[in-house]
Amino acid sequence: MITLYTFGSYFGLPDASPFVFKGEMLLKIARLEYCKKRRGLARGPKGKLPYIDDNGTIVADTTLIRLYLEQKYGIDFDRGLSIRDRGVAWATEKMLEDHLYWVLVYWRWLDDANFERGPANFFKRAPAIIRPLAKWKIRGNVRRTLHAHGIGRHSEAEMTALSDRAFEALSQVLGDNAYLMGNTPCGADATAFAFIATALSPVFESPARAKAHALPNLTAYRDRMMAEFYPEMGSDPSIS
Ligand SMILES: N[C@@H](CCC(=O)N[C@@H](CS)C(=O)NCC(=O)O)C(=O)O
Repeated sequence: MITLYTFGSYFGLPDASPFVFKGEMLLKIARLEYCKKRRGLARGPKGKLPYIDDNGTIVADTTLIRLYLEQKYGIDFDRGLSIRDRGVAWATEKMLEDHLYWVLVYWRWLDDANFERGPANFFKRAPAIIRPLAKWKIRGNVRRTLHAHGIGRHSEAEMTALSDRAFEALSQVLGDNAYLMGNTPCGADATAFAFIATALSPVFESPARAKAHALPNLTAYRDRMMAEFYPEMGSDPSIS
């Protein structure tokens, strides 16, 4: 049995992290049996979540998890796609993970109101005396990471121009398909669904959320995918 290490469900989403959400979607799309465990971050080999433990084989990072599942279980997540569509799917996924993601991190962690409604809740178990310092330190780390990535050097207006374009590109690739690349889910649906649903969480107000919300094929896709893969969350009024 595969164990997926997670943060847990927050903000009306299956997981606080879009990458953990993606990792779970890969397992669901592959129809593999799995269980979820929380509090594995400290033991994670790369200091991040998710990672999986497949009967003693530890694999960290969702893209490496995908490659592992493909190899170990003989799965082709992109079966049925043309060579060109495989390329488009992979490039779209990486635009979301390595570009758009950082704009979402900015709004979630560095906007004061969003931080208080969202990540501040992660610190509730910290002793009250050190809580402000812990929050300040982690937000400082996030700021430095965004600066090192490069996105954090942009103004909010510049970041918004970039995230608007990313959502438009995603909407253009999806078109009126049922799934990202056609009539069946492919590997990149795990990422597309996780990132669209994360961006649309009503807990976080931002120009990025407003843009995603203004693209009807993205919201309809989120709703369809939620109903299909997380029916237990489908009626959650906080997901709107
Ligand atoms: N490339 C990684 C990214 C994973 C990642 O960034 N996880 C974040 C949460 S969204 C994390 O665990 N952060 C904890 C930390 O940096 O301390 C993947 O695809 O799994």
